[in-house]
Amino acid sequence: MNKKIVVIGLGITGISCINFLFKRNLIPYVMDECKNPKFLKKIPLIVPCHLGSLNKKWILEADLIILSPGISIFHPYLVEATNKGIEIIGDIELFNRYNKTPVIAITGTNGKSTVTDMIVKVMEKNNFNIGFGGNIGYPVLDLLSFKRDFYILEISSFQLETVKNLNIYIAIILNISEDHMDRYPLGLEQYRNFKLRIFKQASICIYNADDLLTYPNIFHKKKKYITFGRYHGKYHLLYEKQNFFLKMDDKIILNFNKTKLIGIHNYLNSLAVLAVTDILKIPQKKALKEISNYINIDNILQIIHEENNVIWINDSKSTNVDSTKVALKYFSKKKNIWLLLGGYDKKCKLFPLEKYLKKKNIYIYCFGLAKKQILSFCSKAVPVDTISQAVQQIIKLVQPGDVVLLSPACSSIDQFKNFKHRGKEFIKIVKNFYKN
Ligand code: UMA
Repeated sequence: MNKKIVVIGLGITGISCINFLFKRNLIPYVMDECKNPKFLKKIPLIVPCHLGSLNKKWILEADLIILSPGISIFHPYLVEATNKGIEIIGDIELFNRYNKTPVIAITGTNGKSTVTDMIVKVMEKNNFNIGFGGNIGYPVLDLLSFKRDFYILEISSFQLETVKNLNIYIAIILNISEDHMDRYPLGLEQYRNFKLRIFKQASICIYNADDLLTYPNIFHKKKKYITFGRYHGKYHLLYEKQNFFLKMDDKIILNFNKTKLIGIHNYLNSLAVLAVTDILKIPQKKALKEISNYINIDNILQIIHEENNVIWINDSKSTNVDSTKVALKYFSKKKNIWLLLGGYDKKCKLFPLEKYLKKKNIYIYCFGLAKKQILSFCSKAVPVDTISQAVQQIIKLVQPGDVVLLSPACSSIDQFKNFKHRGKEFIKIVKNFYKN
């Protein structure tokens, strides 16, 4: 085959694409806008490599372009390529073309990593041979090397941009709210339309009955639809006598107050998980046991330090307004909340946080590119240059009963490599201050 294949982006996705093609004796042309991408050394010398910009000539001469999720399909060169009839796909589409194993796929603005992780844990405990990956941090093509019964994939809107046909057994959309508006100039509806692609070829679609944006645009007779939600849906919550319960149809099957799950958002996540495990016929008793014992993945409401009755929380994975609202609601009973807010706002509106930040017991320290936007609606926020400066000031002011919360509502890329790096640095800073 003499097809000219171009791989754009040399992050973990790009490298997995190159390896996948290499195994099939295909040598792609590769490029990255960074002059010295992190994984450069992993690229075999024989591969033609263009660095520092996108190579328009290579792009417009390609037969097939494999695009990494970090690069928008609306880049002018790629729009030109599409208009020329050049096929542009991503690793998920390529995976789909080779995959024969049933897929359970999860998307949504918030909670998708948690739900992916919960499903993985319940299935593994119940002896399913599974592989998991996608936006959660493991490129999907790498999964194909092992024989599995199921793949559990977290899929982002970026990844869905380049999906054409995706054969999915069970697809879930957890929720949709404003995020990545820098990537979607036409707004929320454009973002939503990419998310909805997950349902296109799914046999079973699970959506949030209380979030209209997650509803499929078209309901097909041949597909099965299952709902969950805070108030409505086959699986929903009931709040009674200061306890949250899990109700399936009209039956109460779990008291959340007797579980390790923290926060209503996690109760909701567990409803979607149970919808899946019921389809897989995992006995509910066994599934509920795993769900009840579930502990958050790192960087989500993660307790990193407790001293003098002050708790320090790393919620670095909170990169949009809704996830920060969840964190503020969760700690609303605390004496004072010291909130570290900011980063790169992705052209999203942060002012929906205003009414939460107004409360007297919330002290805000803002940083990063979003500092100006935050100060425009929250004059009490204290501007700082770095998270370290904020911690240095807060540590002198906290009182027993307080919580210090890094829940930035923004992406990290203006000051850090990614949200994990931001979380790690925060932990390091806090530990160092307490040591000294
Ligand atoms: N690059 C360019 N031009 C650009 C953007 C990036 O040349 O405009 C280059 C960079 O210089 C870098 C490479 O592309 O060398 C990075 O590629 P990438 O940004 O696609 O990142 P990967 O390392 O391949 O990781 C991607 C996902 N990243 C993004 O979607 C931004 C990872 O999701 C995912 O875990 C991984 O594939 C495996 O599937 C991260 C993410 O931030 C966690 N996702 C967003 C989110 O959750 O909000 C959607």
